[in-house]
Amino acid sequence: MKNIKIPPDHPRRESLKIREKIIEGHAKTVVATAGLIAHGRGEGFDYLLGEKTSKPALNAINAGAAALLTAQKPVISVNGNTAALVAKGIIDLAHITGAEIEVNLFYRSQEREQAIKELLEEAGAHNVLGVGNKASAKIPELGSERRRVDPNGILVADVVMVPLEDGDRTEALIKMGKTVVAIDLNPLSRTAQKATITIVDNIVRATPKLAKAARKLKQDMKKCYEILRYFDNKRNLAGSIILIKERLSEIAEKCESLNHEG
Ligand code: PTJ
Repeated sequence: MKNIKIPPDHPRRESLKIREKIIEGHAKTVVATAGLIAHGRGEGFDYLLGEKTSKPALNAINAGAAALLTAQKPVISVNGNTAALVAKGIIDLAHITGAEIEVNLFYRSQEREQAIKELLEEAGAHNVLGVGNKASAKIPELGSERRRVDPNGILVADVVMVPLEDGDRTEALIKMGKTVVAIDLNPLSRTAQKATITIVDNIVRATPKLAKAARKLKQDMKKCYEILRYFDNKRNLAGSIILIKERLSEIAEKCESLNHEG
C-alpha cells in the first residue's frame, strides 16, 4: 500500500502520521482489522484529553516504570497495534527494565504472530516470547485467544504491562495475583478500571516517557518503592476523568461565548 503524503502544515499532521502507521501495519497483517476500530476509539479519547501527556498520566508513568524495575519477572505484552506504533520504544523499555517481550493477540493467527515477531526482530528484539509452540500454556479463566501464553513469560510473570488491552485478560491476570500496568486512552474502560496502574495516554507518547522514567529511576531503587507505596490508581484515574470534564466545560463555554458574540 502506498502511503499518502501529509502536508507539513496540516493541523492534524501528527495524528494522521500515527494513523498511517496503523494502516500500514494492517496492510502487513500486523494490525487486526478490529485494531483499526480500536485506534479510532483511542483517537477520540486522545482528542478529549488534549493530545498531550497529562499530570495523572505522568504519575502513572513513574509508577509503571517503578513496577517494572522492582519486578522479579516483568513481561511486556505486545499486540498488533502496539507493534505497529512503538516496536522500537517497547524494545528500549524492555532493555532498560529487564523485561521480556511476549506476543499476545486477541485475534491470533499464525500469520499475524509471525508478522509481529518479524517486525519486533527487525526493530532489534532478540527473544520474542509467545509465538507458535511457545504459547503452550493457558490462563484458565479466559475463553479468548488471549488465554494462550508462554510458560516462560506471562504465565510466571509478577508484573505484566498490557498496552491497548481488552478488559477480560486484565481481570484474569489480577486474579492470578499479578501486577498489571495498562496503557489505555479510555479511562472508563474495564482494563483502565481494573489494572493496578493505568497510564491514560497515547502509547506513542507514553512509551518513550516510560523509558526515560525507568532510566532515571534505575539509579534510585528506594525511590521506586516509595512511588509504589504512595500511588493510588483510583484517585489518579479520577484525575484523568476530571481533566476530560474540565476540557469539555471549557470548550462548551467558548462555544457559548461565540454564540453570544454572533
Ligand atoms: O492485535 P490483537 O489481535 O491483540 O487486537 C488488538 C485490539 C486492539 C484490536 C484488541 O485488543 C481490542 O479489541 O481492543 P479494544 O477492546 O478495542 O481496546 C483497545 C483500547 O485501547 C481502547 O480503550 C482504546 O481507547 C485504546 N487505544 C487505542 N489506541 C490507543 C489506545 N490507548 C493508548 N494508545 C493508543 N494509541
